[in-house]
Amino acid sequence: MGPVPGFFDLRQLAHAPARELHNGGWVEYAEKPSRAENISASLGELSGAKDFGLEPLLAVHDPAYIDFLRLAYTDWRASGREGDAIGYTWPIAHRRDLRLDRIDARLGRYSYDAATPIAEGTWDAAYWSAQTALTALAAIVDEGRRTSFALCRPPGHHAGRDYCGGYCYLNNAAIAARRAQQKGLRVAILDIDYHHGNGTQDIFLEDPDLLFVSIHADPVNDYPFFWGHADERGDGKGEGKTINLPLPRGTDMSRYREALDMALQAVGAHRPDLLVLSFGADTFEDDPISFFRLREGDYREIASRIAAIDLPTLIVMEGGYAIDALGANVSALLSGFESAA
Ligand code: OKP
Ligand code: ZN
Repeated sequence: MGPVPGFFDLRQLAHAPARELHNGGWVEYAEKPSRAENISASLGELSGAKDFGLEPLLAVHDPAYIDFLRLAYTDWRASGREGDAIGYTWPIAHRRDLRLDRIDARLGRYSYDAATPIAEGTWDAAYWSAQTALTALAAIVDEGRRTSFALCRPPGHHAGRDYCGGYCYLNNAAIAARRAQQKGLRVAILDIDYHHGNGTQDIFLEDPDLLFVSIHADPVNDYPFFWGHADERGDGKGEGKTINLPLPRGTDMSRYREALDMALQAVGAHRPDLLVLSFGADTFEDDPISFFRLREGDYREIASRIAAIDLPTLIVMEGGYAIDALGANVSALLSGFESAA
């Protein structure tokens, strides 16, 4: 097939929170700018992002949430706070949908965890991460490429219509998928990050035209806990168009392969015009926050199996925290697409 074109914008590096709350203590933020630098160094030539503006973001996200993201850091500092904006109270216990001005109330209203601080460069980086996904989509729908790679960072699959969480602010894969739908394409999203893509699932939960399939660590034990269980199958007209395939910690390629083949069968049966692949390399055996046992060479096989169902495929980067191995793992994945017939 030839090399997969890759896209990345240096403005995505502006997001650099200092720390996150992890198991009861402050730790260094795992979703570091150097993740993208390692991938970009290993891939070589990447193209920058075009600017598609706010409209495709607003086709997925609540305008009030977008305003919150743009202003949160400034408001935090204006309230006399130090460091990065982070919430401490969440209206999860069925509170009214109050639209309050206080920064702490807004952090609670528009986020669901303490792993997702808003730093000085967060809005800019998230904006350009989404534009990178849209630019990689354009390479397929406007320029006729078969496969393209969006080096998105910050990642997106935990972000919902009106919330951030899990290092995610704007849902890059959902934004690209919705834009493809608006261009008349039938879309499937396959999410193979270690963590369940709860934001993507929520966004398309009632959509009968988009199939969302996710292979991830069983949320009984792993983040995000409250989504991704096998009995979540879509709501209303979308029933049956969400498929969750949770796997136990310790899963290696032999078990992963079975789930992948099930997922790909469902993708094929949906008859999409476009596949959006939410790719996380945190299924890697040495990932510091995850517990599957995939190896570098497994990513090449995963890609070959995906390429065999023969769909135009937009690859969107999600997680992966074994930073020194990230570039090699992403290269292995792309090589599986490049060597496909
Ligand atoms: C983002 B992506 C908490 C550990 C989990 C958030 C994980 C977000 C993963 N003790 N923190 O899906 O790779
Ligand atoms: Zn992940």
